[in-house]
Amino acid sequence: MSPEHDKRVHEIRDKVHTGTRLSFDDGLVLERQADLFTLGELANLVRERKNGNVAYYNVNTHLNPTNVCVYRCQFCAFRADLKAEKAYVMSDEQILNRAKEATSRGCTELHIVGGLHHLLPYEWYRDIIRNIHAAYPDLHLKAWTAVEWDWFERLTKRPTRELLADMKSVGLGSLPGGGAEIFHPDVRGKICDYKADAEQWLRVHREWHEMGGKSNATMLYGHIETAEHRIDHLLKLRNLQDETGGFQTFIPLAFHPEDNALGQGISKPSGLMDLKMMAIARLMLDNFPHIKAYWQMLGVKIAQVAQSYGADDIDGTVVHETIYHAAGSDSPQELGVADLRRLITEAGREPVERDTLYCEVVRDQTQSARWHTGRKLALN
Ligand code: V47
Ligand code: SF4
Repeated sequence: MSPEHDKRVHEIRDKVHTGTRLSFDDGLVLERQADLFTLGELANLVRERKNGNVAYYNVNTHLNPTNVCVYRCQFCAFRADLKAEKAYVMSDEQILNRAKEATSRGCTELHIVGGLHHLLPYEWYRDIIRNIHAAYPDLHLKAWTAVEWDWFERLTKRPTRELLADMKSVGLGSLPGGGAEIFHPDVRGKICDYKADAEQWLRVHREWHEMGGKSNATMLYGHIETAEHRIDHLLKLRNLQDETGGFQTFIPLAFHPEDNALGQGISKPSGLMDLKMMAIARLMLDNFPHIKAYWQMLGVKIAQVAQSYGADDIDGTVVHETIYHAAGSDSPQELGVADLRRLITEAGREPVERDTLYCEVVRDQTQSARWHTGRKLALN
C-alpha cells in the first residue's frame, strides 16, 4: 500500500473510532484499499458498540405463494412464465397449511414473497394476509417486497399508501427487504429492467415508515456492479434511514449464478468478498441498528464468521426456501434452533431469539410456549 493509501485508511480508522460518518469516498477507499483484517476490526467495533456481544436469530418459515412472474429479472432462477411446466400457484388450503405448520413448529414469523402473477388481482395477495392473520394472529406476517407493492399500485391504480394501510388493517406486520438489487440505473436497467426503480422502491419504504411500520433492506452484490454502485446503494439507504428511522436490518445478498441468464460466465462471490461486503455495510450504514448474515445465502460457515465482521444477526430456521436454492445454493433447507444457537455460541457470541421487531423471545423448556419480554435489545 502506498503511503497516501495508508493515510486514507488511517483517517477512516479515526473516523470510526470517533463515530464520525463515512463519506462516499471513504466507502470507495474501504472497497479498494482496506485489507480484510482492518475492515473486520473496524466493523466489529461498530457492531459491538450497537449490539454488544449479542447475535440474534429467529424462528421463521418462508412462503412463496406463486412463482409466476410478469418480470424477467436476469438473476432470477425462481420465476416461471404463466404456462411453464414449473409454474405454480398455491391454493388457499396449501397456504393455510403452511401457516399451520409454521405455528406448530413454534415460528414467530412467516416471510411471504413471490412472483407478480399476470392474472391474479391485488385481492388475492391481500386475502393471503387476511386469511393467515385471521387463523393464526400470533404469527408476524413480513410480506411483499417494494417491487410487489409497486405492482399492486399498477394493478389497482390506487396509491401504495392506501394499499399499505389496507393490508395493515387485515394483518400485515412488516415489509421484507427484497427487490432492492442495485439501485443505480446503469445496473438496474441491465439486470431487472421494468420493475420498480430505486425511487419507487425507496418511496414504498418511506410511506410504510411514515405509517409507523418497520422494514428491511437488501443489496444484491457480486455480479456486474462496481464498487461505486454498491456505495451509492448503501448511501441511498442511509439517507432514507436518516429521514424515517424505519429500517431495522440490512441484508447483503451474494449473487448465486446458477440457472439464470446473468450468471453466465460469473462465479459466485468468494468468502472474502462476502466478509468485505458485510463489514463495509456495517461501517457505511451507521444508522441501521442491525446487519444480517443470511445463512441460507452465504452458507453456514461464512454466516458464522460474519458475526465478527459486522453482522449481529443470522436470520432464522427458514424452511421452504426456494429463491436461492433455485439459483444453486447448497445450504441446508433448514437449521434447527439448537444448530443456530451452537453456531452463534461457537462464534463467541450470546445467542438471543428475537421476534421480527427485535424484541427478545423467551421460551419454556419444552420450547412450545413463548413470551415476548418486550425488551428491545439494540443499544442504539
Ligand atoms: O430481491 C434472487 C435475491 C431477494 C437471486 O427482509 C438472488 O429479512 C442471489 O430479499 N442470487 C429476495 N440472490 C430475498 C430477500 C430476503 C432474504 C432474507 C431475508 C430478508 C428480510 C429478505 O433474493 C431478491 C433478490 O435480490 N435473489 N435471485 C440469485 N440468483
Ligand atoms: Fe419476478 Fe422477483 Fe424473480 Fe424479478 S426477482 S423475476 S420480480 S420473482
